[in-house]
Amino acid sequence: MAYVDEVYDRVVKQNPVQPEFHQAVKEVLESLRPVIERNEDHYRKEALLERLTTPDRQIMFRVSWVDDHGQVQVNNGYRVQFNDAIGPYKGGLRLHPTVNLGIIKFLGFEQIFKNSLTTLPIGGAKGGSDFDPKGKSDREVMAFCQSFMTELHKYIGADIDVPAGDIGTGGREIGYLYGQYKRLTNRYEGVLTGKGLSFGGSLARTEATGYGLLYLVEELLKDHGTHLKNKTVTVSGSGNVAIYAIEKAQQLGAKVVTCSDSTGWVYDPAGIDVALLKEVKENRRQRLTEYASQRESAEYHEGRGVWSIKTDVALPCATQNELNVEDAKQLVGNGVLAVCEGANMPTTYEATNYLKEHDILFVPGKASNAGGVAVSALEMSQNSERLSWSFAEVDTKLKDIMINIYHSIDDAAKEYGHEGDYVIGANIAGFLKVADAMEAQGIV
Ligand code: NDP
Ligand code: 2IT
Repeated sequence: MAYVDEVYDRVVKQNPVQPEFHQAVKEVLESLRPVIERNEDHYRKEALLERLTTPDRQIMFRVSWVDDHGQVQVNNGYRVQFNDAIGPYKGGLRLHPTVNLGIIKFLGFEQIFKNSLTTLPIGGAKGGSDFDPKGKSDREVMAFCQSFMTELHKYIGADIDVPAGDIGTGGREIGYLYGQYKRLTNRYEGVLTGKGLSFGGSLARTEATGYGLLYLVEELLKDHGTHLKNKTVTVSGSGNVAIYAIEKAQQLGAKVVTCSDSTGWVYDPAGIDVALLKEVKENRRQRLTEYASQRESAEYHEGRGVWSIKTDVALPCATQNELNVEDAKQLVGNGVLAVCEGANMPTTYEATNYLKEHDILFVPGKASNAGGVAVSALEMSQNSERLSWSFAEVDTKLKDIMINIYHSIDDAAKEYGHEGDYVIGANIAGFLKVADAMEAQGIV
């Protein structure tokens, strides 16, 4: 049996009932086949893939807090520190009722390769809780965040592990988490990223994931003889990544006609009004029905359906496995040119293969959404030198990083005989640096 298959079987056996983790590992191991086959005995002897697929540490803890009715609530807290071969652990905190250990492990595993692709010195981690910030008062969110950090602070630090935002964790949550970390440790340090600008946050971090996605898409299209100008773009989600993806796509001359949330989606043939979307989602924390009710050109539909709209470029920016093979068939049938992931693993394994088989330009999230964590790493640099860079300086660095990521995944795909397969390219390019660092540091 090939070494990659042995390791995949082992992962499935040792991590039962964690389908998203299995899926992420499968995609990576399949992609690594050409690399591993060149030196299989060596990698097997070193147990490199067993070490890579086993987290360094998995921390699980109880989070008790009191709601506005005086009722004690109990949630599960997680931090999975997956791999620190190339730098301190780095990755977001997800607050969503669907969070469980398997979800955090899939995200932490993906983060290893994503962080490597940025070329910055950051290892892979992820954390979060099944707490749902939706519908909670600010005081309840603060009570949760303080309780969560009371446990988490024992395991993190500016040179150890630096969490950040993800689904359900935005500026408000990072602020409360930071306040509690400082209160517990008496240290004013860059232990979280995505902080407010008045206490060490970086300009352009809010925009970074969405903007970075579009910088990569523009480079991808340029390399294939075209550009975003006058293209139709469909986006799913209406959170941090989606909003700034829409904004940058429009700045680059595209027309973005959709967005969605967990209850419905909007088709706005006149083009999404980003200012209104920000007001509804960022300020008022309302549903998309509010957007539609204030925008004459917009149609609101319950359920899911973004991928039924004819488009040139599809950008899934909501959550994992939101684009399935039926969606992929519709996109291909409607002549889609490129699908680039803003979310983490939004495309199912089957849908990814379908898109690749039909020669759609497909870029996986670990490459195309790396702009967020890249600017987080730039926030860490600014905190270390106790300086803040201008928006233009950070944005220029972000753009350079995304262009560089595109070329490194393109080059890796070519080098291993899979030109145009950016899944293989991203996994191999991300892996090589981590594997090199792991081998150099001995058996740990
Ligand atoms: P937000 O919480 O800001 O927004 C998430 C969006 O996705 C919301 O519109 C939300 O709808 C929707 N959504 C969430 N869960 C589901 C679900 N189960 N079904 C349908 N819709 C859902 O999160 P982000 O924008 O930060 O994150 C979006 C994706 O991007 C995630 O996969 C995240 O891991 C990834 N990512 C985020 C980065 C960042 O810097 N923030 C960096 C790189 C990747 P609703 O409001 O109704 O819940
Ligand atoms: O998935 C991701 O890359 C993030 N949620 C951002 C992580 C970070 O540390 O900025």
